[in-house]
Amino acid sequence: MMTSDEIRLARTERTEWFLRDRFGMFIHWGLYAIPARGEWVRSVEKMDSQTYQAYFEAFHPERYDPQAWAKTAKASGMKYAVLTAKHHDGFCLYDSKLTDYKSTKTPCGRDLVREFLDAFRHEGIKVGLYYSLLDWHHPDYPAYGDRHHPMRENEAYKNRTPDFENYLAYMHGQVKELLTDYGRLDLMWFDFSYDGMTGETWRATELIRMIRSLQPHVLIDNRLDASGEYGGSIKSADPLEYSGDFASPEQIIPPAGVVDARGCPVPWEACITLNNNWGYHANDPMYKSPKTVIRKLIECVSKNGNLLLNVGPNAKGEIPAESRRILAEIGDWLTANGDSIYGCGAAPLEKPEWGRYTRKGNRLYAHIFEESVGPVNLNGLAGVIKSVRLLADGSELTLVRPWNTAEFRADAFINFGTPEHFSYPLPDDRATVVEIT
Ligand code: H79
Repeated sequence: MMTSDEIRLARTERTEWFLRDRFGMFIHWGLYAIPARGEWVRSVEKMDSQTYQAYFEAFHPERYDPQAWAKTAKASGMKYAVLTAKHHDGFCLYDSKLTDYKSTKTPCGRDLVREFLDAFRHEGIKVGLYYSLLDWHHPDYPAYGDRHHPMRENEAYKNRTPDFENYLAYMHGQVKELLTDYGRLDLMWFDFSYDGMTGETWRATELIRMIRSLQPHVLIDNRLDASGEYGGSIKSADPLEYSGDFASPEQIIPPAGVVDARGCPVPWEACITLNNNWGYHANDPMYKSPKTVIRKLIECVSKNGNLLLNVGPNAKGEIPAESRRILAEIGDWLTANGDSIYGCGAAPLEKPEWGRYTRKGNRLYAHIFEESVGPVNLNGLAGVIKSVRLLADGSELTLVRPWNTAEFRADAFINFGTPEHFSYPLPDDRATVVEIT
């Protein structure tokens, strides 16, 4: 038995790299790339097994090139990546000995997880695997009456008596395979608990102890007892062994970061889609702009959080071109401004009206989003600033004291213009970063 102090200390040690790296790639890929209507297609359309089996028999992603994915991730400034080894549909992207429902038994014939791990490790990107606790394929996973299961209203399933212990043995066995046969993993991402299927329902303590005995360093999310909110027992004053190393808010950025019942910061990672789907969707044009994603990454870091940004490769195995275009621009911004993201966290200052602050040691980064009329006001920083420079090119910026601001004696003002003309377009309209020491 570990005490809650030991649990918290181990979490602090394990999450050190994670809090530094800040930006990762989530990859949702599986059979559902073929229907191309998102990863929930089997549940949403209540497809039976035979209907979905057609995708298993057709799965042949000829252009799967994990080295290309890894290069994309690297050029985007992403430091870690998490691939769906098994999503809710139960299809395994790896050569599990415990099932034939796997990529190696499709026309594809490849162990997609192993190739992913090799390619991303080669680029120096940390690797994680997503594993769904739900399983819509396994006969011993309860179907009838489960509000998310594809067969939830199917009469033939009504009288079945699934042996849930058998499913748990399968699930634990598969996790063990991943942690035994695939080298060092940096992160395991379980998804998700709901409607009382939570915590010890999954034999969570036993699962965690098995994982930690194999790979003590591996990070584990909080969804063995939480879903997509930013809660769960990770926020209690006395976390459990299975409470997780980080909270995993889904499709939302917590307004004030995440703290536990004692008021101590809890590591967290917002997972966010690029359009409105995780799995590939051929008809979802609602992509976020690079500018939006850049600002949301800044927002996460300004609240001590990470961003896990999703891509959904298509049935050929390619990351969609629009996703690649957005990622390239994020990478461009990070090449110039990464010092204000990696290794950074919240600054002990109120959120300024023009944008956000991040901080690393005694360096403060002002991320300016809003065009200003006149110089930009650094509230309360007069007299404590040694130097103010544009992060992107290292050029010095001037501090001014406008003639008409006598009442703001505590404030410093950055001038992007000339001594005569204080109003000027910002150098970078996505986010202009100023390094203040
Ligand atoms: O793997 C991704 C999602 O498939 C999974 N978690 C992320 C990381 C997930 N997202 N939402 N949920 C699980 C909870 C279920 C949400 C639902 Fe729905 C709302 C199921 C039915 C209504 C969203 C909308 C999915 C189908 C329609």
